[in-house]
Amino acid sequence: MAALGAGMGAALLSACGRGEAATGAIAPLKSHAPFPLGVCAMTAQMGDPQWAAMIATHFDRLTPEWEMKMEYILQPDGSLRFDAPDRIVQQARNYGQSVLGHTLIWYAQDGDYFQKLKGNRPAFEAAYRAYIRDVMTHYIGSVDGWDVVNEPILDDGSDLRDCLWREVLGDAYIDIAYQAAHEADPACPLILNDYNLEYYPAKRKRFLSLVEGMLTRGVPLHVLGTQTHIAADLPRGAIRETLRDLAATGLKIHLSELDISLKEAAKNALDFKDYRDAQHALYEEAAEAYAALPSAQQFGLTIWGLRDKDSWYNRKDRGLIADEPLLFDDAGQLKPVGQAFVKAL
Ligand code: 9MR
Repeated sequence: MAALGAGMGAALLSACGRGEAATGAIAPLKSHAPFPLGVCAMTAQMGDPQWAAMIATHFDRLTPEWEMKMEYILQPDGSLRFDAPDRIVQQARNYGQSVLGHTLIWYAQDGDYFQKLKGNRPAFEAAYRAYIRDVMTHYIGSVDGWDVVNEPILDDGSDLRDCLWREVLGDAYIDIAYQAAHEADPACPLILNDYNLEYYPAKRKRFLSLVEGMLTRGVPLHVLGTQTHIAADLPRGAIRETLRDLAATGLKIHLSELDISLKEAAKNALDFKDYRDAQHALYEEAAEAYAALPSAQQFGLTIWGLRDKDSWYNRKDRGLIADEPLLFDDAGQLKPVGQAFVKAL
């Protein structure tokens, strides 16, 4: 793929009848998956012809990596801007892909507009509902589903996380968000998404008790997202066990932000060699365990970045050591872990 010119994809090469061996082209990753295969995307990447061609060839679905979050959409005066996420939606449409909305309510993001309303609960709640309604309404028909609340549970599983939403609205902030989302777009699958569910059984238990409570209360919740940002030293079996526990709810499951860090496992040491086999085995486990779920519960699997250089682990603020957490290398070649992953799907 590295040798492809601007705008040319692997699919185009095979359409020209040139063999895989001659061109280095590979079968689209999505052709291996009987469920939607997704990847995250940012507008800053859209001008990179290799990125665009590979995204179009290999994936069914895009998740905006950050431009559909409050940090981008919500302005300090309460107005909303949609230009960047609209460009991602348009690109997806051009390539016949769908889009996942990520994310409406996140403890990590609130913004001046909501901070100023903190002392006035009725006004705060009205603005909270209006934000969800207006963003959802803008994307009716353009998204396959929404991460409505992201990362609500503390890592030790003791409680919900504290955040502005909970401070003002209490624990009900979660139910309110799902109700508002469902009112805005009754046909849209609504997702609850969290991370470290495979690392901390207590967190998983608390997550599942939240889910059970929501379902008992009749809250519209349709899909559980398990991000699966893991390091290569995660004990074997944890991904499989997590997917099994989540699937026991009967809801659909989204394996939502998969990447497997070598740098985190090596504790930032330069030498990754002790972890490569483990990373390989974990990529296989993730693919096999997801593929083993009942097909009616397979909402999709999303990889958190295309090439290693696209990963959030390799952003400037994450240190100088280059990580290799993804399926494709910096040149755009499918790595051995990528081959193992697709084979196991
Ligand atoms: O990868 C994302 C990074 O580019 C953004 O700067 C950051 C804040 O918006 O979010 C990162 O994605 C996170 C995702 O939204 C939620 N789960 C953890 C992901 C990695 O931090």
